[in-house]
Amino acid sequence: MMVTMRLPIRTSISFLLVVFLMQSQTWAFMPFAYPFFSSSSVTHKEISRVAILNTTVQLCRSQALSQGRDFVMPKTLTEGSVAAVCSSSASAKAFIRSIDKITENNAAVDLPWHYFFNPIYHFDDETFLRGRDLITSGVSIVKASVREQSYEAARAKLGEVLHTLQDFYSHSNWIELGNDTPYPNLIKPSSSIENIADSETCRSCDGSNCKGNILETVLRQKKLTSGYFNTFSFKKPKGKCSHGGALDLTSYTEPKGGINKDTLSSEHGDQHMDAVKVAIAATSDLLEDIRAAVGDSQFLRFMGLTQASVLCFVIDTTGSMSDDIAEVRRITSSIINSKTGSANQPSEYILVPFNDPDYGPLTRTNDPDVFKRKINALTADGGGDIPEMCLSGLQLALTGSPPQTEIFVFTDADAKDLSLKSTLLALIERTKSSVSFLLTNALSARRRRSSGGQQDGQQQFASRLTSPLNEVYQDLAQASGGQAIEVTKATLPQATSIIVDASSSSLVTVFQAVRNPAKVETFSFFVDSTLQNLTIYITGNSPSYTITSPSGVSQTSSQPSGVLGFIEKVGNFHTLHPNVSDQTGLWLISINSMQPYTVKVLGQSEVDFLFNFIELSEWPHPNYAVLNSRPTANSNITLLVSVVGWDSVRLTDVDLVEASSSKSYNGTLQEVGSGQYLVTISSIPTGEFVVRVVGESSSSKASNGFFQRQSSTQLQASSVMVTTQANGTMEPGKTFTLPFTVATNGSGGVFNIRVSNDRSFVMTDVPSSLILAHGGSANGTATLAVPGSTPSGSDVTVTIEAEAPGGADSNYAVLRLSVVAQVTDITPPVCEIVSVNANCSSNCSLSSWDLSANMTDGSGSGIQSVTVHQGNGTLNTSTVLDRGVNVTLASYSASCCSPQVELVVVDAVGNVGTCFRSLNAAVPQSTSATSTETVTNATTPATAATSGSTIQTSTNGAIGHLFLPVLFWLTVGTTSLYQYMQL
Ligand SMILES: *[C@@H]1O[C@H](CO)[C@@H](O)[C@H](O)[C@H]1NC(C)=O
Ligand SMILES: *[C@@H]1O[C@H](CO)[C@@H](O)[C@H](O)[C@H]1NC(C)=O
Ligand SMILES: [Ca+2]
Ligand SMILES: [Ca+2]
Ligand SMILES: [Ca+2]
Repeated sequence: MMVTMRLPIRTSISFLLVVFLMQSQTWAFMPFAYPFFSSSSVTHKEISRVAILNTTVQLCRSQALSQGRDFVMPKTLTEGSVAAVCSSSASAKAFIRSIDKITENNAAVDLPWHYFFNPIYHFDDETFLRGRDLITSGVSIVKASVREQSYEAARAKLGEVLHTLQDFYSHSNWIELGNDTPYPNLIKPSSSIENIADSETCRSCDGSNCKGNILETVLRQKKLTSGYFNTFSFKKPKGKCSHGGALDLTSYTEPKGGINKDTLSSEHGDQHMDAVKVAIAATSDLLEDIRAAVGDSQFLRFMGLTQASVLCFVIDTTGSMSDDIAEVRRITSSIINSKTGSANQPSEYILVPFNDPDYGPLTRTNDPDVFKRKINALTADGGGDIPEMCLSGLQLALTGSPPQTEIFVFTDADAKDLSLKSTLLALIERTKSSVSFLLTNALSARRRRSSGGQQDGQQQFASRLTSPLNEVYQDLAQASGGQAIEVTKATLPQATSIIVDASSSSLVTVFQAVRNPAKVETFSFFVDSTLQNLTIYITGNSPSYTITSPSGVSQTSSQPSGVLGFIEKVGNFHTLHPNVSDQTGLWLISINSMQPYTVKVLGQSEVDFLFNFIELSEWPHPNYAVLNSRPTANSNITLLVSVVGWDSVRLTDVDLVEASSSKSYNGTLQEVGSGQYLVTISSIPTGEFVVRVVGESSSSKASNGFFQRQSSTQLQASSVMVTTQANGTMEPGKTFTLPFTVATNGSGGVFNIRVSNDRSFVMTDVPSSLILAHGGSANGTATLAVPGSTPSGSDVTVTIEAEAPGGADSNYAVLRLSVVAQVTDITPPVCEIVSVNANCSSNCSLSSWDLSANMTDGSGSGIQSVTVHQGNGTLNTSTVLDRGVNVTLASYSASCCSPQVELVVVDAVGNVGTCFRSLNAAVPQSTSATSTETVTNATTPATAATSGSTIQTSTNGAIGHLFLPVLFWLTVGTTSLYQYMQL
């Protein structure tokens, strides 16, 4: 009784202490010496990141070697250095974004409103079978999603799976059993998990000294066990080990203590680094399995590499559009022809046609010739009345292209599907893609307007950037940081240079402003020395302006050709590519216009930033969740900012800048490691705003080390909150119910609800409104019917919107959900080597060898691909039917200079089998359930692919903090990993 009274108090005191420290620190300066956190433990995030960087660099290395290219392993593995050696420097931003997406979903597993309390997600409570099933079913979702190019959904699922996989090494006794390599069965659905401890496993220990608390019989018999964990109850099965730590009440019950290796100061903290090491290897093995299943090029795209610039066209294909389509054809051909093979070549092309009533489908390809054929196949006809389904097409483009894509919409008509506008604004805010419109209806719109007999037609028109019929386009362009360009069919070709600019790689926004209503104003922006190809866009009806360079030379809008270059004007759109040699320094643009205008300054640079609004969770452990909605008004806003190119720069300021003025709201920064910063802003704008960062070069050598960047998307906060969490995965042919909650921290009333999805799935049970009390909340659901024909691995984006009474304030939640068919084939294909003929002479280049193998997937889903992973010979396959089973006959032949081969056989659902053969007495590397033989004329051992690299986790000596202290890998410092990697 005494004891049980005392313990909860101790627990809650240390809990309060955590909260107190977190609050008093407000995430600034996490000290190296928390009394109960050690300063150099490694987090889930770092484990994932190290494995991703290493797996990716190894892939690029083997690609380079097999193509006969030189490969120099970077001294330090960072997103930037790995992207560079993968010949994809300009993809560093997308690579960071992908890793962030994976690691934020990994961290989210520990959120109290997600899976913190579910033991299966952490291999607590000896839940080995269900934990393993979570991993293998999750991996099959990842594979299916990658195959369908649903990369964002795949990244989210991968993060979740990795959390569970990594926890195994900290929470079970795998390390204590003496293992220093991963447990392969955790990622193999077809193998069993044996020898799970069936009786008592631990003896009591004193929290600070728990070494040796696992019973000798367990260790001797190699029984697998894991710690029990419960934050609310002292109960656990008799004699079982606990997880341990202050939050685990079971660790106060006999046998006391715990076995986790989450941090250096955990009960088994002396084995923390061993667990980290094996968790990194296990993460790498899982990534290799996915790589084998989806192939190298898909794997690289999944990681965000080769995703430097994506060009997306949304094209009106109705009858009146043949001129415009011809221009799209011309400009795509010209971009493709001029850029193919250059670093500025778009890495991916996306096309969405729309008509009326039809729109879509979206097609995406990384093959410029396929894209040209797609564009050439477009014809203009149909459409009926003048308005067309433009917004529906744009919705597909926003949900189907990677984040931050430059989207171009071509149309000569107004939108029929105007009700989608608010959904599109939500998607723009979430994807941060920019949407520009090339509108060729300017004259016809004016004619229609005046012939409509409206007295005030011209006057209204004068107060807009564009014609009134194009208002929705202007609003969407403005919100996204794009342009609404009004031209005639004849002048359209002069405006398409914007597409050439946008298809450049490493495009960054230096500065952007919109003044609607117009205002006389002088803007200044700083151009840093990393910026190239500075481009200034000004949109408006006859604005008058003066542009002044840092050296003081000026050019006005009335001088088309001047000291700074040639100002191209077409319709309402003005472009200047300053051709002065010294562009570094402060530029000024003074605008004197009676009419609304926009200014945008772009350049190419490898220094940029990414950000997300996040919600911090202090309990049960410091953690965060990325918001899929607008942040909450009248409260602190927290951003997680990642710097692209962080090896060379650091941030000094992050501000929110009001979109309608230049008023800025300053944030407080805390560096959290590997180029990430946590930014807290206590006072925020009431209307739209953008995010601006300012930083400096971290190397003292650089002169003029400042830089500034700005988000092009306009954002806003809201007093309405929409939250939703999907339970499980959608299946083709089934219905799926999505619960959601709408809440307000303002006044109550009737809130209008809108739910939409980008795949036209039929939705039922959706309330059209919910009634909320002041400061209250209400629940709703949406039930989606998933057609049976939906491909497994595709995704659907659901947008749930709630509008406060009066319509002035609204919020949304945007959710991307995977549609995955139940997988019944869990067995990898079998590969059997049937013969090897090698007669290699001493001069290997004069002789060759060959091998034949039989492969079958039995009664499974069937072999989908056979590829060569090591070796550069040629492979031929054919299929025969043998006793009712398909057998693939593979024959491989190679030069004797390429003495080993690994064949990778993948079935239709992504199970991977391999067979390996080396003419040398090699160490077989097969990890799959297949035949592996090593034979014959033994000479040299195969050289393992070793990397002499270290993984860099922080910059400029001032070691920051590993982010984030997520459950059971609580952390503070970065030195340990760095040192560990150097061991
Ligand atoms: C700048 O633009 C020119 C012309 O479009 C191009 O050749 C050059 O590669 C660009 N610079 C960079 C850094 O991409
Ligand atoms: C990186 O991968 C190589 C080859 O798979 C491996 O030998 C090495 O240990 C890995 N390094 C780390 C830090 O995981
Ligand atoms: Ca039309
Ligand atoms: Ca129409
Ligand atoms: Ca199979």
